Amino acid sequence: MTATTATRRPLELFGVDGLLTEDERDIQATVRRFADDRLRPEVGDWFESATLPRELAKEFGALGVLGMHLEGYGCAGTNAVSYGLACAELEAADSGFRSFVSVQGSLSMFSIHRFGSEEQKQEWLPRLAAGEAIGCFGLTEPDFGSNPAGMRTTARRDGGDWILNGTKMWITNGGIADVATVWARTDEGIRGFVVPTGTPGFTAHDIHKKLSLRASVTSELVLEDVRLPDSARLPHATSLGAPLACLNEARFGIVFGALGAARDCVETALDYATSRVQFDRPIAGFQLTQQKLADMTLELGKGFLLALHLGRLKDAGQIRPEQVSLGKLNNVREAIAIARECRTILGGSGITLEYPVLRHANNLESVLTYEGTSEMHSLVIGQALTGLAAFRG
Ligand code: TGC
Ligand code: FAD
Repeated sequence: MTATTATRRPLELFGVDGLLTEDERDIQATVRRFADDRLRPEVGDWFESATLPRELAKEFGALGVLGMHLEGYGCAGTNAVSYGLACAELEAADSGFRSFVSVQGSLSMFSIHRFGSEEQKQEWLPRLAAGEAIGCFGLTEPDFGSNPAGMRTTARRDGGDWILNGTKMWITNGGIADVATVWARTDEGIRGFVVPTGTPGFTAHDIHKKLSLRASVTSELVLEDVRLPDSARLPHATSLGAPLACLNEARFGIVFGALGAARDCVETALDYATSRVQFDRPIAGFQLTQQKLADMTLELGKGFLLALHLGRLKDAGQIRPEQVSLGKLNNVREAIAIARECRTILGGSGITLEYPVLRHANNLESVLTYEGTSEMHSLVIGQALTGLAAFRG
C-alpha cells in the first residue's frame, strides 16, 4: 500500500477557513486554545464525577464568550458566526461547556437583553457577562416539555406584586444559578419573570444519575408562593413567542456546537485508526474504515457549510425560525450518528473515558432532545413546507 501525506483535519478538505474573516478565525483559535489547555485535560474526570466547577463561569467570562453576541452591558458584541464558532470549540471539549454558555448567553442574558427593562439589564447583564453571576431559564415543566403552551406555573397579581407557583424541570444551571428567567401563565397570557434565586419560596434540586451531560448541572426548580415586585416582570415579553424567540438563539449555537463534538470524534477516530494495527496493518488502511471516515467527513463538512450559511443569514438579520430548525435537526442528527460510528472504529477502547467519543455520543442524546426534540424540528419544517401544523391532533 502506498502512503501519501494526510491532513487528519477533515474540515480542511472543504477549505472552510477561507470562508471566515480574520476576526472570526482569531476568536475560533482563542476559544480552541482555552478548550485545549483548560477544559480537555480535566473533562473526563468532571464527567465521571458529575461536576462542573463553579469557577469556570468567571473563566468563561474572562474569555469573553458569555453573551458574546449581545451588544453593550459588558458583552463582546461579536457577530453570530463568531458565536457559533465559539460554541463549536467549546462543544469539541464537551457539550456541557457549550450548554453552560448557551444557557447563560442565549437564554438567561438574551431574555433580559431583548425583553427586559433598562433597570433589569443594568442589574444583571454586566455580572452575567463577567461570569460573576450565573443564570438559568425555566420553561420546561414535568408535564410540558415539547408543548410549553400548556405550562401550569402561574403568576397571579397581589396588589402591586406577583405570586409565582409551579415546578420547572430539567433546568440547566438551575442549582448553581443566581438568577432564573421563569415563564409563567397569568390572566393576561404567558409572561417572563427575573427571579433572584435567593427569593423566599424558590428552591432548586439537582437531578442525579444522568448518563448524559454529566459535566453540567441540571435541576428541578420549585416555586412556592414566590413574591416578586412588578419590576421583576420582563416588560416586553407578552406571549409564548417571547421564550420561543430566546430558543432560536440557543438553537443557533447548537447548529455549530454539535459539529464541534462530531469533529472531535472524527479526529480522534482518525488518529486511532492510523496507529491501531490489526491483521498486520493500520485499521485506517482498510477500505471499510476509509468509507466510514469519508462518509463522516462529508456530513461534517456539509453540516459546517449549512451552519455557516445560517450564520451569514443571521448576521444579515434574515434568518427565520424554521431555518434554525433545519440546522438543528440536521447537524445534531448527523453529529450523533458520527459519534456512534467513530465509537465502532475505536473498538473496545471506544467505550472508556480515555477517549472522548462515547462521552460525546452520550451528551448528544441530550442535545438531540433539548432545545426542541428532533421530532419537533421535523414538524416545524413540515409546517413551513405544507402550511399545516401537525403538533396537535
Ligand atoms: P405556536 O402557536 O406555533 O406559536 C406561539 C407564538 O410563538 C411564535 N413562535 C415563535 N417565535 C419565535 N421563534 C420561534 N421559534 C417561534 N415559534 C413560534 C408564533 O409565531 C406565535 O406567535 P403569536 O404572536 O402568534 O402568538 O406555538 P405552539 O404552542 O403550537 O408550539 C409550537 C412549537 C411546538 C414549535 C413550540 O412549542 C416548540 O418549539 N416546542 C419545543 C419546546 C422547546 O424547544 N423547549 C426548549 C426548552 S429550553 C431548553 O431546552 C434549554 S437546553 C439548553 C442547553 O442546556 O444548552
Ligand atoms: P416530551 O415532550 O414528553 O417528548 C417525548 C417524546 O415525544 C419525544 O420524542 C418527542 O419528540 C415526542 N413528541 C412529543 N410531542 C410530539 C408530537 N406532537 N408529535 C410527535 N412526537 C412528539 N428546559 C428548559 O426550559 N431549560 C433548560 O435549561 C433545559 N435544559 C435541559 C437540559 C437537559 C440535559 C435536558 C435533557 C433537557 C433540558 N430542558 C430544559 C428540557 C428540554 O427542553 C425538554 O426535555 C425537551 O423540550 C423535551 O421535552 P420532554 O423531555 O418533556 O419530552
